[in-house]
Amino acid sequence: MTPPSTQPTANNLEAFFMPFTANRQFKKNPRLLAKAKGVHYWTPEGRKVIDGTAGLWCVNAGHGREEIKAAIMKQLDEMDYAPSFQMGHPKSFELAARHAAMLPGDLNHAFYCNSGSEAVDSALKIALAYQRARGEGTRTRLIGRERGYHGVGFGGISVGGMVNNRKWFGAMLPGVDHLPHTHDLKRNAFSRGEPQHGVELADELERIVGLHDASNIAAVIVEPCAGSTGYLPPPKGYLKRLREICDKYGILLIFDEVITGFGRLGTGFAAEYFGVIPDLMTVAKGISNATVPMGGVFVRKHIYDGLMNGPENAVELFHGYTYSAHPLACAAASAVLDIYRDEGLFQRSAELSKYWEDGVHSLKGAGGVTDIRNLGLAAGIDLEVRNNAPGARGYDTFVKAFELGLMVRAAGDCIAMSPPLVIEKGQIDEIIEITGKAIKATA
Ligand code: PXG
Repeated sequence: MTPPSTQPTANNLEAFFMPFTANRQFKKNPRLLAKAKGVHYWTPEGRKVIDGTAGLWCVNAGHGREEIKAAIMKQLDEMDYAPSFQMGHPKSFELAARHAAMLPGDLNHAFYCNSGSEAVDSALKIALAYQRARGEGTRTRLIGRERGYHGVGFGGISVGGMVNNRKWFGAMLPGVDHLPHTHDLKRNAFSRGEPQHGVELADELERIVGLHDASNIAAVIVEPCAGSTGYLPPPKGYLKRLREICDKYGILLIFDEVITGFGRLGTGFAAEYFGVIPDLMTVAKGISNATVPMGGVFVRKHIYDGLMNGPENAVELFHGYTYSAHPLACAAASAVLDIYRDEGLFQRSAELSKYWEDGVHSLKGAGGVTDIRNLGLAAGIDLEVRNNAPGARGYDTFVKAFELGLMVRAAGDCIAMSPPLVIEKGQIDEIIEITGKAIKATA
């Protein structure tokens, strides 16, 4: 059939099978967003909602940026699409060079894709291919972490540690182990910034090495700060310790910086914030300010060089996407870098983070709050689980906040917040005030 010219169904919300959504509940009582500018959304009825989550942790430079729009339109005028398999276009090389120049250490090559999920699966595949290329082909095991979120590809859910994202989908990848998560309420509740206790949890990697032998382990992947599970900054010294153990055993370290990359912690990347350089880094979200879907894997020199062997006419990595380094995404990502630089947004994020920390921790007494965590311009607030109904209070708080004019995320009974980096202090006050009201209303 040709596309119909009129709406084919009476209920025009029905056809869209919404992702990560209670479809039936939503369609009975929808929350629609129709317009966005700066740090605000507007509903179709014109109600203004402050964006406490930068979309889904991705609109770091704020909504409706004219510079990005102009760059995308210019690119669309010049060339809509070009393949990146055995062909190239200038914007992709320019963008990779710019990313390489701003990355810490010798993370100096960029592989592009279209989402965080693709970035994670790409990184896992690059790690396996690299181990094989250097003659360590027995290193096939991948290590993730409980409560980790690495997107929704089969690789990502296999190394990920969120049970609902895993339990429906069969056996997933074989040969995966998990480190324990780092959320320790007994010792670290209401920590400001990095929690004091838990560096020893990194030593669990030694236990896994003892079980399988290092010669069978390819890579470890962790989020520097776990995001989707309700924002868990790492214990002091934890990432350094992981790096040391990986070095000792020839295991690659992958940081999933889909959330922490591009300014969330007040630095370009969490790798800089923690002074720990991973072998591979995955990014998405803030890379293009979410205007055009884009993801990437940044790799260190030894990884790239290690794969550049064999005859020169041979493809070195049998992996890539039709839309890898899409011209519109590259144009957007380059314009975003200009904004980050010209407006000093990483610095701004660093400067606001103390104000943000004080704000979110002021919610301790709001009613049934069991923990508050923060680092950079993000925070997680745990709420008491309501009588045997996990997630109910989190959902109600999220809906209440939306009614009161604020968008937050509910991860079970945790409220997660991560405003655009262009947020003003007065707007932070507003976010805190509404969050407090929503928490009180559902206590
Ligand atoms: N890695 C990490 C660390 C992420 O946070 C992905 C990979 C996957 O990215 P894509 O682009 O494939 O979605 C993510 C995504 C939430 C939330 O509510 C978080 C994400 C996505 C949607 C919602 O916290 N993170």
